Amino acid sequence: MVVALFGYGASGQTTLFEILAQKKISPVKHLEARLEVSRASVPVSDQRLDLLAALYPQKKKVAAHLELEDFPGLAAGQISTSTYLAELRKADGLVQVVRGFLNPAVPHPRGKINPADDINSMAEELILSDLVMLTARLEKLEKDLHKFKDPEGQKEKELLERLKPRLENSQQLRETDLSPAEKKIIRGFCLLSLKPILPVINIDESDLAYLNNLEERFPGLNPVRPVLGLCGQIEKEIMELEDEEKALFMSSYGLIEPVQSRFFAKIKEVMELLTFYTIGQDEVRAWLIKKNTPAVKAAGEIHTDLERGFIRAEVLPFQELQKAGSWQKAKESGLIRLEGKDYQVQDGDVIYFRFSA
Ligand SMILES: Nc1nc2c(ncn2[C@@H]2O[C@H](COP(=O)(O)OP(=O)(O)OP(=O)(O)O)[C@@H](O)[C@H]2O)c(=O)[nH]1
Ligand SMILES: [Mg+2]
Repeated sequence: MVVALFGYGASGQTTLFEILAQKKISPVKHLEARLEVSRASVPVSDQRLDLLAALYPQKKKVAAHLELEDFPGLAAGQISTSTYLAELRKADGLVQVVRGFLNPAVPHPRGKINPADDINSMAEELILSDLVMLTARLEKLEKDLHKFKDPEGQKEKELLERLKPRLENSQQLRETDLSPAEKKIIRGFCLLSLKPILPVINIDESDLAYLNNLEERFPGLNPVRPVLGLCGQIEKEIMELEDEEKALFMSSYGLIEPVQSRFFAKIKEVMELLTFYTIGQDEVRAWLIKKNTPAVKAAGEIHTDLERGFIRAEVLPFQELQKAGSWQKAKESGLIRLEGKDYQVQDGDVIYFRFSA
């Protein structure tokens, strides 16, 4: 699962990337990183996995991972022509880092600090880049359909003709009802306004009181759209502290949770992901998958053999396993359910897949 951190320049993308990846980029590398997309495979912090691993101390704990990408900051109006556009299109989810801190020493490419405006104008840019792509595709389709009959092409054309006016009316395709078949037709275009997006507003230390209450500090934010607050400066300082100092430092700022856990919870929600767990011979492991995934496909995430030879899934919600104390005890109490191929995996399910090789 690839998540791209992008946004207008000097908003704190690299700062957030370093915090999530727990990786310091040296000032020299930082300059180079402005020209390239940095990548890191980041373990998803997960309290349930920690508790599960504690039940099986002899097994290795393996977290689910997200592939994070740190994109160089964009100038306003640049996205459609950006050299990074093709790369951005490949991401499964977008995180727009938005400038909320003042710091006059760091100029803002859009001239003023206005998160709501930055979010809306980036949305417009995503819409425009999709419109450019759809228009070009429609022109080509029309030409081809003149030359020869193609029922598939005809279907595609009708769909694109329906979507184009939406984009022209500044509607993000994410907010358009599309059937699974329609989604399949346009999947190859990797449309940006269709991708799940989470704006992260990087605020000043002096605005920490508004961390979970951003609308109050920045009027104009759409209250129904997801958004996450971050104080990059403070979080970076926390990252540089020794573990024992962290809690004290955080409480001195009234911070309860580190940004990582808030970020992962929110990105899961926005990307419609869920976590399931497996207890293997040697390891206790977390897996991130899309919501509404049938058990047989979840098995396939682990290994294609498990998907091919799928027989049944033994399922126990995490809470029940925790109550029972172990898988074995839960089994003895008859708590474990047997589910078939089409069972929709739920967030927190602990699963043992029965399969034939
Ligand atoms: N005051 C303040 N400064 C910050 C904060 N976050 C980042 N900065 C500063 O802003 C500058 C840009 O931060 P980066 O994380 O490199 O921003 P970026 O979005 O990756 O920037 P580019 O990739 O160069 O466009 C740095 O000098 C940071 O020290 C913050 O929360 N508060
Ligand atoms: Mg950067």
